[in-house]
Amino acid sequence: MRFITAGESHGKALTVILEGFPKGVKIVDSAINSELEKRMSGPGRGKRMQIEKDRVEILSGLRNKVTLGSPIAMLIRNNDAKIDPQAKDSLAEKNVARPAHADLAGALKYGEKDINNILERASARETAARVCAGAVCKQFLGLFQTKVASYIRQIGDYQSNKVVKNISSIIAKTKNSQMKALDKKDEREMIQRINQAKQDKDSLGGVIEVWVETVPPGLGSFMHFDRKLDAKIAGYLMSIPAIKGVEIGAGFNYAKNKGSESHDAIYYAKDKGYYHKTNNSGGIEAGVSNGEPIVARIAMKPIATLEKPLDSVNLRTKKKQKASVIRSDTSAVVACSLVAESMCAIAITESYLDKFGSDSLGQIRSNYKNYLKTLK
Ligand code: EPS
Repeated sequence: MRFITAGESHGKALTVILEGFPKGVKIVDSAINSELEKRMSGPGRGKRMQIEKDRVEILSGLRNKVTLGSPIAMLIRNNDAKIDPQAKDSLAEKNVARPAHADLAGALKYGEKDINNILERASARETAARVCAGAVCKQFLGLFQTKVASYIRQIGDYQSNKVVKNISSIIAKTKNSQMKALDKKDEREMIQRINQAKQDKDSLGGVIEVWVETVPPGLGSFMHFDRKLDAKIAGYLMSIPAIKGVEIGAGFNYAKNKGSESHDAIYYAKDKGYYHKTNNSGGIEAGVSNGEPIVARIAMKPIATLEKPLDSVNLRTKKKQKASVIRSDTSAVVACSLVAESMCAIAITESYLDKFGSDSLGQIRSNYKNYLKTLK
C-alpha cells in the first residue's frame, strides 16, 4: 500500500490517493469526517480553522461503501481558496523568510524569491489529506481490534506526570478533553500556557504520545533495515511538519538505565501465550512487533510564524528585515496528534498487509486467524 497527497494550502482542494488498500472493507465517510473535525480543533488554533469545514469527498475506490481494491481517491475542498492553477491570482508577493518554516531552505532549493511558492505546499494544511488516509486505515485496523489513540503529554514547560496503562484509559480520559489531556489539571495547565503564549504574540510546541493496541507480534522484520517497524513508524512520524524528535518506548531513557532495569522480561501463560509485564520496548524489539502496545512519543516544535517576528532577510533586497507575519496558529499540538495517529495507522496497516496479504479482506482475515493459532 502507498499513498500520495496533492494540494496547496490555498489551492482549490487537498487530495489523497491510497493505492493497494484491500478489497472488501466497509468505509464510512462520517468516520473520516469526525477525524477531520478533530484535526481542526484544539486550543491555540488560528482563524483559518473558522473559515474551513473540512469534509471528505470519496471519489473512487468504493462501491456501496465497500472498497474494490482499486485506488481510493479522496478530496477536501478549501473554502479559503485563492490559487486557481489556470488563472493569475491576487496573492501579494512575500519576500521575507520566516525562521523555522520552509521559506528560506525552499526558496534556495528552487531559486525562488516569492515565498508564497514555497509555503503554499509546505503548510501543515497538507496533513488534512493524510488524516483521510489514516481514517480509512483505522477502519481496516478496527476489524482486527487494533486501535490507535494519543494524548498530549507536554505543552511548553508543562509536562504531565501521569502514567498510562493501556489504550482504553487514553480513549476514556481524553474523550471530553479539548486539549486531549489525561485529566483536568493537565488540561488547565496546558491551556493556560497556550493562552499566555497567544497574549505574548508567541507560539508553543509540545509532546504527543501515540499508542497502537492490540498489535499481533511479528509485524515488521529484523531481516533488513528498510523492513523494520520502528524505523517505518519513526520515519512516518518525523515526516509530519514541525516534528523534531521521535522516541519509541523508553526511548532516550534507555541510555541512562542499566540493562537489568530496562529490558522487558518474558513470561508465558496458556491462555494468553507469551507476554511481558513491562513495556520499555514500546511494543517493538529488533524492528518487529512483540504483541505489546506500540508506544511512540513525538516532540513538535513551536509554530514558525510569529506575530512578534524574529530577524530575517528580504530575499529580493538581501537587507535585514523582520520575518513575514501571516495568519497562523499559536499551537497546533492537538491537531498534530490526529496526524500522528494517522501516520501510525498507515504504517501499521502497511505492515498488516505485508504479513497477511493485501488483496482482499477475506484472505487477510483467514491468514491472520491461522497465524494467531501458531502463536500459543
Ligand atoms: C493549517 C492551515 C493554515 C495554518 C496552519 C495549518 O492556514 P493559513 O496559513 O491559511 O492560516 O493554520 O499552517 C501552519 C501552521 C504552517 O506553519 O504552515 C491547517 O489546515 O492545519
